Amino acid sequence: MDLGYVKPDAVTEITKKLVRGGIDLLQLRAKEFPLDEVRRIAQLMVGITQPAGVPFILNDYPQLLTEVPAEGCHLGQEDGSIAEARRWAGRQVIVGRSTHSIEQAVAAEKEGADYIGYGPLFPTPTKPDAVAIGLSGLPKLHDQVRIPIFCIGGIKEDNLRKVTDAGAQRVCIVSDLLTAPDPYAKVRAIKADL
Ligand code: TZP
Ligand code: MG
Repeated sequence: MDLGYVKPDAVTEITKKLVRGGIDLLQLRAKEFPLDEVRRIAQLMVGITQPAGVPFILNDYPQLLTEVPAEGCHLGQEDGSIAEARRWAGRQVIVGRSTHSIEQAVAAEKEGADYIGYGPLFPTPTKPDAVAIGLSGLPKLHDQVRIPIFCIGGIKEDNLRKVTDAGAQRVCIVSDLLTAPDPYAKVRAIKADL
C-alpha cells in the first residue's frame, strides 16, 4: 500500500480489496506523510489485516510499533539497525531489510533480519531513481540466504513468469496492483498465476 498511488481516503477500500483478493502480506509505504497521518492510516489498515490473518508491516517507523499492533517493520539500507528496531518495538516483531545486492542480502541475514526485499529487479515508477539489478543473481541469492526473499521492483502480472522462472519464490508488487482498475481481480489473477 503505497500512498504515492492511493489517496488516504481510499486506503480502507483498497486494503479490503487486496485482502479479499488473497494477498499474503501487506506493507504500508507512506513516504513524506506526517507521523500522525502514518499512524492513523496504519491503524485503519491493521483493523482490516488483523482479523483476516494477513501480516501487516510498516515501512520505516519502528517507533510506531508500540502504538500500532502491526506484525513488524521494514528498514532500508540507511534506516538503522535491526536490533535498534526491535528495541523500539519492545515486543516480538518481524523486521525486514531492503537489499540491492547479494552482499547486502547476506549481511542483512547475518544482522538478524527476518526477511529481505531484493531489488529493484526492473526499472520502476515507484522508485524512479533506483538502479535495476536484474534477474541473474537470483539463483546464487537463494543459495546463500536462508531467510525469506521478497523480489521487488517492476514486477507485474505480465512479467511474473519470467521472475519465477529465474528463481524467485516470493514477490512484492506495488504499482501493478494499485493502478489496476480492479485491484481485487488483479490479486486474484496474480495468485492464480503463482
Ligand atoms: N523497493 C525496491 S523497488 C520498490 C521498492 C519499494 C518499488 C516497487 O514498486 P513496483 O511498483 O511494484 O515496481
Ligand atoms: Mg526506509
